[in-house]
Amino acid sequence: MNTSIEPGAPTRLTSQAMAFVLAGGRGSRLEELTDRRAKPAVHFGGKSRIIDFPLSNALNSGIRKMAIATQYKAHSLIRHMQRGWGFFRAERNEYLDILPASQRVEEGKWYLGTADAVTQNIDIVDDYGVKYVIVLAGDHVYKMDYEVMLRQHVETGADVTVGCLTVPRHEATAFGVMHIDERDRIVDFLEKPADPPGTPSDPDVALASMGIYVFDWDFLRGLLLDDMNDAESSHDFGHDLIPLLVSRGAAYAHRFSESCVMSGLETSPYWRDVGTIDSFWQANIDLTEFVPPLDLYDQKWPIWTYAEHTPPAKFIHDEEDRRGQAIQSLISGDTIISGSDVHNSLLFTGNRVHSYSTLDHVVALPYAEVGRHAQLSRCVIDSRVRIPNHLVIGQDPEEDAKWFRRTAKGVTLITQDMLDRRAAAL
Ligand code: ADQ
Ligand code: ADP
Repeated sequence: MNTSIEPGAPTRLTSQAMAFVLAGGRGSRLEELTDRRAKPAVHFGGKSRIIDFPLSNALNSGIRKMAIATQYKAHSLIRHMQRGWGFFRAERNEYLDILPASQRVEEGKWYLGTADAVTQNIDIVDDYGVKYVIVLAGDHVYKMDYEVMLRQHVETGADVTVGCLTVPRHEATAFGVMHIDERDRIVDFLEKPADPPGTPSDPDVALASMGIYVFDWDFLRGLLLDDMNDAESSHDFGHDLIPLLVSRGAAYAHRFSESCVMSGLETSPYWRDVGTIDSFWQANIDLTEFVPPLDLYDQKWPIWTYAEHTPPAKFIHDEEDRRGQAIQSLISGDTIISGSDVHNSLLFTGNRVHSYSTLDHVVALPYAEVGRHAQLSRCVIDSRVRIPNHLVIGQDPEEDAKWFRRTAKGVTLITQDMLDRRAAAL
């Protein structure tokens, strides 16, 4: 395979491709964090939302045509897209369309499965006039140059090319799991198996689908029209179309680890599903490490987002001269830390932390406020939550679990509804 790819070169295959981003799922394992917003709209990394990662990848890869299918609790997501991703210009042949379900084909008809989300918008994809479609999940955090994947797709002549990576075998129950031959042709594909098979070289890991697929549009279009008339199908890529194409023998795997090396993007491949409170908390806290596994400061591969115009973060002494400080932490704009200590934490935009409080391994989403004398450890604070004075989290697991959602790994999720219920009961 030709490995030399010049960023932004006009010969890039991405100039003939569109990204179709699936952003309709809830992500129910994120519990109350996705009560009011879809998983792709969940905040990540201090300034961004999860969907910014696949969209930035597409943009940085050279793709200028994108469609985003939304369904579940799409308000936050659509607002974010309108505010932050409105710079595509039709006069430059650039398009970004937000495609809510039940708006087009038939009134009241939701997207049945992920494939149906594309089928219901076939005419829009037709209008884009592209040769290739990259189907992306809107809910993963990673950096990837899709040009490398497109090249492999074109060189093998595959019906579909599926992005894949190895995950611990016990985690693979949440994924499509595949076997491949020596030419990376997929010979077996199981969607979310109860007992995932390991790889031949290492039984403790499984080769999992990243839920990203490259197709020639003509081919996918025909496939979707057939699928639409198939009464047995649930109209889903992972359940129906990928297994079908694997059985026909021309589905290939694109390995994320090799992709990263070839694009020169990342030395150690980073991809996270952040699908649970634990993994969401961990991936955000990881960013506070001395050398984090995900580099958000890489100017060659910026993560675009909607960023509010905010005043700088501010750290101040309180009236008793207690120092307000944050160590080993990421603190976004418009945050004020006054007379309190913040350690190994990530505070999004607009937070307030009042005197005599201690935050340790805390992820606080935008516009949260922490009252006085609070001691918070290992928690996720939802956006706009007002933490009352003297709240203690992380010292008495039973007490925490009584009012809040405490995970098996000892992370506590705090939402305003939970605090209101607690306040009413006490
Ligand atoms: P899941 O992640 O479980 O598995 P799914 O729930 O279908 O698959 O979500 C895939 C993407 O589509 C998500 O971004 C979600 O937001 C979105 N989505 C879900 N339902 C939708 C709908 N009706 N309309 C529009 N968008 C929708 C898939 C594959 C697995 C693979 C994993 C990788 O099926 O094989 O391993 O992704 O995470
Ligand atoms: P985000 O953190 O995703 O930017 P918000 O915290 O503003 O968004 O709220 C998330 C979603 O929930 C938005 O769609 C918002 O309109 C909605 N929302 C916020 N507060 C309430 C509420 N009290 N009742 C109903 N919906 C709400």
